[in-house]
Amino acid sequence: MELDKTLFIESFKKRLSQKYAIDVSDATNSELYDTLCSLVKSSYSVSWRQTWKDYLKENEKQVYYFSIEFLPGKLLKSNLLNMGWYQLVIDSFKEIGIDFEQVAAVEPDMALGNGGLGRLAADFMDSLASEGYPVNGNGIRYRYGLFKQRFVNGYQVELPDEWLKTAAGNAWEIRRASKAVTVTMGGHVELVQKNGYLEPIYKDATLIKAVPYDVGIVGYHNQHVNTLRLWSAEIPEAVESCYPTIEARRQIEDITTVLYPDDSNEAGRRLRLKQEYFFVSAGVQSIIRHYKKYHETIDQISQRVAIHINDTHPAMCVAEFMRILLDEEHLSWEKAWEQTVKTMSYTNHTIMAEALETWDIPLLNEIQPRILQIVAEIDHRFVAHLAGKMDGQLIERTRIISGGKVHMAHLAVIGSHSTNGVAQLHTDLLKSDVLRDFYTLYPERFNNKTNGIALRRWLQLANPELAAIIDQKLGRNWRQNACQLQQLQQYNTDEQFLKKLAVVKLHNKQRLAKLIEERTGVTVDPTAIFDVQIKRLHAYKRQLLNLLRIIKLYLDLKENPDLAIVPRVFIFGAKAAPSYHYAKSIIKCINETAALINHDSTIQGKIKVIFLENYDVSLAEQIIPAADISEQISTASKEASGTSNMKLMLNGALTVATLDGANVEIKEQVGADNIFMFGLTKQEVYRYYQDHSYHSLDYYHHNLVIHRVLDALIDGTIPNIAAEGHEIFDSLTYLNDDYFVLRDFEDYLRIQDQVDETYRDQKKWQQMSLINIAKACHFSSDITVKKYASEIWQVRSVAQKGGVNIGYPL
Ligand code: GL7
Repeated sequence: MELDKTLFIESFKKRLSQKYAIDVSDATNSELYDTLCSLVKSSYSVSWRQTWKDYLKENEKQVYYFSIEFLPGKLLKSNLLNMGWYQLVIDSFKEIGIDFEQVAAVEPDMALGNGGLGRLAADFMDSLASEGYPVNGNGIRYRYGLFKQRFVNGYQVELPDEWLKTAAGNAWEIRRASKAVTVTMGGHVELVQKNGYLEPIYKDATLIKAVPYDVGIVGYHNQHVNTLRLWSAEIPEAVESCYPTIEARRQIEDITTVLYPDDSNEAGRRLRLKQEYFFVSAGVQSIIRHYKKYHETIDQISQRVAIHINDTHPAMCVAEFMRILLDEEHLSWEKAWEQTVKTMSYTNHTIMAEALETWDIPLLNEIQPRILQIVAEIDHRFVAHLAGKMDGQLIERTRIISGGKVHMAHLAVIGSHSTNGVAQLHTDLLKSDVLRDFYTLYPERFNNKTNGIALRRWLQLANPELAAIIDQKLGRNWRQNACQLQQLQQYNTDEQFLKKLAVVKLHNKQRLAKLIEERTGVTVDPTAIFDVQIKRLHAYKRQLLNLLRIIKLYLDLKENPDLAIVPRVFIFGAKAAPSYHYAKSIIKCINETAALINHDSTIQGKIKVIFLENYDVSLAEQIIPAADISEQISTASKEASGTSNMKLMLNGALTVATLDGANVEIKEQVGADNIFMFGLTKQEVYRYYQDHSYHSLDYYHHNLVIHRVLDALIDGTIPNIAAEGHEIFDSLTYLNDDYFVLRDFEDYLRIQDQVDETYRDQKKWQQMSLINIAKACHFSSDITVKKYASEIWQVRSVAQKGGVNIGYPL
């Protein structure tokens, strides 16, 4: 039966009455939301079950994507879009007097990730289902997501994200108690001979019940639904009595309570290691249990199972897989190792030294002694295998255990058949620098997979007006097949279309201006350039470079209020890790600068500075369509890829960029004339590291502009930053400016003047914007995941694109 408005409305009212015994007119938005989700879920569940059955029937190879973070944001709209229900629901709700947007707003953001890495995992999940690949996610069901950010007197304050306690809770999950597994941690282990095998005997170990919560990941118009499995730690019923005190129980439940809020630089904490082993062990156990249900022997498991290690956090997959093949399945070491390496693949997401995880040996021994034994044996065999064949120092540098620590990236590379970086420049750096020795050992294992983004969420959902005018030109096929967006280029001289682009942008800016006014009380002019920098607050991302330019502009305007600049609204969104003092100081300085500038009428509103609180996926969806300028200004070599650069170009923003991460590939796609490049290259940065010839203090002393701007940080020009201003001043001068902010400052000013000049020629601007939209299709995550599937995992697509939309009788 075809789903139409009448049927939908009838089913919706019936479900509302069954669930809550009320009519539409009496229902709260939460009740309406819950009812809608329940309908959506019961409809896609038919396909979900079928997807599983098809996998089994065809004996498909399945991939499991292990990630300690998934950052999906809200799922309602994306599920509706992918099911082909979106417009139908909006129209039906209108007919019965419900405001769809208000209902959708009830959903809490599922913020089980910090930033780029977690969001990438969520975009991949969407693309993998939409391309019909048999790939399931495996992660942690944190009770508290990433903290909520508030500003109090300009300082960041963190509040807990109690997303599961909101009225809406998590409508999408299904608790599958019957699929729980037991994870063993702590205690001691002894190996005893039994029936010709070495059997581990655990003493004083803690048993933890791992309960999976499954979330359906609905593919776009293809009846295909994959699973994101998130694990929660509980106390096993059988040993309830062993945990008589609240404190003892809490120790178990704490494992999945909070997401660590540090992105990139993780402090080596015991609980974090427990989290890592917990979701690795639960996931690997459940994969092997499932596999064994349908296969007699396990010695060819790599033909039917692939495990992806997303950054080093799940690197213990290597050892856990070995543990089960050895201790439970009694394979020989050689056979187990061969299967493990064939099964595992690994993505590196950063070259920041502090983010390359290491764990102290005693700590790993305390968390899981058997895993340490296995890691030590892998290390021992690695060294023995290379001894005499390779330079001894290289062996020392690459071994897994050295200096009293376990090097997780080494475990991941040695234990996998594939290691990839996330943009060409990043992969090149892995080969030439960070993982160079491994590249010498295993050149064939290294490959690049440049990141991508889900065009469905970042264009169709976030910018429906833009999607609609694209439909008018290209028809709707581009929604299935991203590459078709390229055809937009041919309208480069179509003045009418260019004007339409400008109108859409203006509407999006008006909407954002309204939101800014509601949230901050500051009025901004939608015809000004909306200059956007949205990402985590990190020294290497150089929000500070942006801030210094803002201060310069302000000083210039104070001196000459008639200065002819194009009015700009500088928009920031950024959370800082709670323990990252320097980043928090930058937030304070931006906020105080904003307060000063926004309330100074002498500059006639020519510039405004807006720092929106609590940057998250939902806020990104509102900012990105309204951006004119995308700030991608990290120190060359430091940003592995970046993905907001892709989302912003897709929405027609022009990029101001250094030659870093995926910016390099964006430039290759759009051409040097359609992007604003500046700053040091990776080679120049590395040369400075080698010859130590950078002296930032000289820039302060010899460059009058820099002198004046830096002084403003410490001389009271910007109020209320006595401590923070000095801290930043010192970092840029006496502490020699780690990220070359002063070195790149002049070039940054130059390129920003060019931005102003270009903006004055609106036709040219719209043409550049159009090229950016058209070329963004190269960064569709649909394309990226196809490369993972064929080049790393060797799995095929099992769904037909463009199948009937999901619309079962309800
Ligand atoms: C990151 C990189 O910093 C970022 O450049 C990249 O786009 C992202 C996804 O590959 O991964 N690495 C990392 O540790 N975090 C990132 O966002 C937190």
